[in-house]
Amino acid sequence: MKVLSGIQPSGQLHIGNYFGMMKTMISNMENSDLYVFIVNLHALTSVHDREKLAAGTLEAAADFLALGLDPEKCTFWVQSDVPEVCELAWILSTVTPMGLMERCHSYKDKVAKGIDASHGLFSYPVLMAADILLYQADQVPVGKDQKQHLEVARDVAQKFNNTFGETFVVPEPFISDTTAIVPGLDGQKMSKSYGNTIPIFLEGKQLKKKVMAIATDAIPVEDPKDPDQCNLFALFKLFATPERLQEIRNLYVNGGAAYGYLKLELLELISDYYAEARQKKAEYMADPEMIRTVLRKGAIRAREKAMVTLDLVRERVGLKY
Ligand code: AQP
Repeated sequence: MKVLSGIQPSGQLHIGNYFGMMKTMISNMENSDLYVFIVNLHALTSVHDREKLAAGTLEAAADFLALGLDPEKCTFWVQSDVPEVCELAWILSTVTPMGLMERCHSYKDKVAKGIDASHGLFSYPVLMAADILLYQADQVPVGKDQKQHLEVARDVAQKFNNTFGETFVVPEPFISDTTAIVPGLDGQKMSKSYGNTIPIFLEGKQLKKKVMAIATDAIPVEDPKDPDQCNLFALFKLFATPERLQEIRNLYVNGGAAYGYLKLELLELISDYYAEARQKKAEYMADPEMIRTVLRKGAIRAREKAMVTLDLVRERVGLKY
């Protein structure tokens, strides 16, 4: 089975990215034909700073490698190194109904948060469909925020197949129930562009500042609380052992959950969870040329696959004459 997913280098990768997508991708390494890529063309919809985008691309790659992605066991590349995706995106855009695009809430949410309403931001889902269909992916692990974009990719694939004949695999999303939406510090979806993240590789005082800023209610310590309505508890679910999670749940239900102490415990759990990866990341960051070599090799492999699909698409639509 071909499993594919990408990540934007639009800021420091955070624990929402990790539990929503990266962890699942890394765990798929042994049992699937895995495609992982850094979607820098997508990030251009929100990052207009050359140095930030270039450095963020290398850093996102270092993050994935440090967290355990083995480039020998998957195809790992940077989106813009396979320019065929842009041609496919254009071709797909010609069969994408406007109504389908106008229904996409991610565009509206981002504009409401102050991101410029560019054409690129609006047509983001078409480029994403091209990313997926170009490699004929069967399954796409994503967080719940990307579910609608996956539906666009499916609709576009079906529309193309109906119009021009069977060409694309229609991809299935994979969304884990437990990590579908990791909440940010303010309780909204954790998101780079919302400024509410806990970056994966933060440490020391900076990490403490973030964890202590997790929004909680003002119910007195000794009063019962509903753990399932609590942002802090949602984060514990990602890091605590089942036994400790049950103990903490009991504190909420019976009274005695002191947020300050719980935050310090969560801080330690997060810090320990990524300790080994943090060390590996420092090693990768010290050798950017090695990261570039890994990505270049991955792009060669990805491009071979991409060209097979694009050749078929060109033939199907009449671009070969
Ligand atoms: N809070 C989240 N919970 C679960 N999954 C999440 N993902 C992102 N945030 C959460 C998943 O991470 C993958 C990569 O995301 P992305 O960086 O490509 O784009 P995004 O979904 O738009 O992530 P951000 O952080 O919100 O980025 P910005 O703010 O730049 O747009 C995706 O599978 C996503 O579902």
